[in-house]
Amino acid sequence: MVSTTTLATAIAPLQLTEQQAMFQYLNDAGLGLNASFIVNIVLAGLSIVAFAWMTRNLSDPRSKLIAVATILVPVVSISSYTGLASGLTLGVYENPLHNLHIVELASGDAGVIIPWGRYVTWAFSTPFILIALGMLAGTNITKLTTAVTFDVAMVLTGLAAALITGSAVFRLAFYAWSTIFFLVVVYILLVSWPKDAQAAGTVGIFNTLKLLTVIMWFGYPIVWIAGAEGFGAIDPTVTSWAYTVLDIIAKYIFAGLLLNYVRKEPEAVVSDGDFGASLPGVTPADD
Ligand code: RET
Repeated sequence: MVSTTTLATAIAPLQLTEQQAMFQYLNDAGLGLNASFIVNIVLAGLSIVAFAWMTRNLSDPRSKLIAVATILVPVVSISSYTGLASGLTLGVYENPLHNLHIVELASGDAGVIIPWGRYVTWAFSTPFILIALGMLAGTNITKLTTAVTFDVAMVLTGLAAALITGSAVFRLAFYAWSTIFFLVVVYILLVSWPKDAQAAGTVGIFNTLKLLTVIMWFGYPIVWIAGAEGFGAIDPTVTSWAYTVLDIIAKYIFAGLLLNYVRKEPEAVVSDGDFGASLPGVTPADD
């Protein structure tokens, strides 16, 4: 007679973990959800190569820092979207706001697919976007820190909103906090930094990038509330493609426009040789 323990051990390898089952689901879903991640990986890779090429002749430390911050946007994206495509950074969760788009994975786990790794990307990519923009505007460290910290708070509270399974009210409360933090960033972009950019002589390019950024960034909370994380009006695949379209404009097109301006090293973005030196008056060696 076969004991229950032996039987359990014998069938155990057949049991998929949630992550294995998620990977299987992503592959089986064909040109759906996973394709929206892979498009981002490919575009981020191409952007890194193109941007490195565009900025290869920069010599000024200040314009180099703007370039580094901008290139880090696709660097963060390629890493984070690889995490999503591998099945590592997404899971199935209950959403107290709706019970639509439920999938059952081969592991037996069921719920709505939440790609929480997306928030990991945002937590790093959006600060780099703001650092590049703030430096282009020639703002000061206080305003730059304010923008970046409110931006990170926006992403982390957005993540909390996406992962709360127990309470619709708390899910929406975190959405509200995130939106308030977002509006602080929008205020800095629309009201504060244009004045700095005017003084710095970068107001033309700054205003173009500011509008592109504010318009695209408003798309994210709209997709969230309509999408699988919010009320489920659109399913996870459409939600993910919507984020991908926003990403293409807010990251790759944004970064291309900015670097195309910076690579010519106009007077408005260059600084003295000792810019950012850790000892005053010392000009660090070029690299
Ligand atoms: C969330 C949901 C909660 C409310 C708000 C949001 C805003 C997200 C934004 C994301 C921007 C992302 C970008 C990524 C580039 O890699 C978190 C969706 C306000 C503005 C530009």
